[in-house]
Amino acid sequence: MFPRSTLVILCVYYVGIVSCDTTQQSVEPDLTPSPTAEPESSGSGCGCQSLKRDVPSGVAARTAKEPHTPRDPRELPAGKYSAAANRDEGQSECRERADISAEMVLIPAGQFLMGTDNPGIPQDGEGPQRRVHLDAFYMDIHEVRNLDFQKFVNATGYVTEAEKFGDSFVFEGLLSEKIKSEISQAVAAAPWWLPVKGANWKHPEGPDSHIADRLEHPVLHVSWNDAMAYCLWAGKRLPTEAEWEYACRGGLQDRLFPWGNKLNPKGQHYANLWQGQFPKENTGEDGYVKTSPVMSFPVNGYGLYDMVGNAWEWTADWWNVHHATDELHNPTGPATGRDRVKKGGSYMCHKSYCYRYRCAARSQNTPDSSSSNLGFRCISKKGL
Ligand SMILES: *[C@@H]1O[C@H](CO)[C@@H](O)[C@H](O)[C@H]1NC(C)=O
Ligand SMILES: [Ca+2]
Ligand SMILES: [Ca+2]
Repeated sequence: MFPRSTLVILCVYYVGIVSCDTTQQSVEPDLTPSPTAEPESSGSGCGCQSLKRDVPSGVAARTAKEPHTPRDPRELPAGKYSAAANRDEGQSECRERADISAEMVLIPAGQFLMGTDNPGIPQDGEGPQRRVHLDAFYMDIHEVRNLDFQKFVNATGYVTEAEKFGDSFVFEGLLSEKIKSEISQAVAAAPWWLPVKGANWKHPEGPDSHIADRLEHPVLHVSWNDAMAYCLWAGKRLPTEAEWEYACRGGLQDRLFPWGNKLNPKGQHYANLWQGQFPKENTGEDGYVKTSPVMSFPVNGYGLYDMVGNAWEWTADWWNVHHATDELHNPTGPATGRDRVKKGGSYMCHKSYCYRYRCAARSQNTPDSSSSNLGFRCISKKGL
């Protein structure tokens, strides 16, 4: 893992440099898929953590397992809006250009209780609860959108891993009959995940779908490596798991969700999740059976949207389920690992099988994995 990660960092650094050019360049870090193990049972849950790239002999070889109105963040008390969050004085116009869509909010320095002593899914390593201190940072108020990612790709010619592999995992419930009829493989631990040829960020359900009418939705089918490349280009970085969870909690102590302990306060939906019987029936009671435009649900106490639900979000940390109770300052997770941590759950999460739309909940994927419910957002220290 380590040498490959190093390669990725070098390559994305290169992306950052070429993004200053006015000409379009194709930047394709030479990433080869890592051979991985046999399908493994994912324990409880949606099986989303079991998606991974496998021996690259084509698609078959891999295994795995509008009713709301957006609010202007600048009107929110907690939304200490900072357009200057990433602006480095005297820096190239490259940085300026990346700023165009940078709506970030200050997450103040502080301490919080990370994890939980009442884990919803104990085998995910949600506990034990431990005290964590963090420096202040700025965070994107919403998940990176298709529009944002398109801007990045237009500027750099970046090619995602799903595009290079030629496929990505798509939830069966979203696929057309034509696409489904062309697929013979499924994920053993989670048969509703199908590897779809030609599925990538531009074509979320395969070749017969397009993002044209979804530019405000979170970008999907981006691997951890792709997310790293984007954040670096934007002059930002991925949040650590601690930073992400602290931000998710929005200043509340020891609560399940970014807004409190009740899933639907006053009968309202606070996140884009799944209502109905998974995986067969999604009633879309919250207004959406797939992703929603970012900022379609209420903000949390820090002015952040969709921290739980809509798209899962990559974090910078390696995955590990064992945590000490020691008090920590700006923890960055394990030094090495196989998978990266993702947080927040998605529009596919329901309590019956994927109770992971809680701030303490967590899951994992290999850094080259991508799927139709996984995206990211970035943070920055700049402007402080
Ligand atoms: C990216 O380039 C395409 C093709 O020129 C253009 O239609 C699109 O608006 C651009 N997207 C952004 C976000 O600039
Ligand atoms: Ca929904
Ligand atoms: Ca999310």
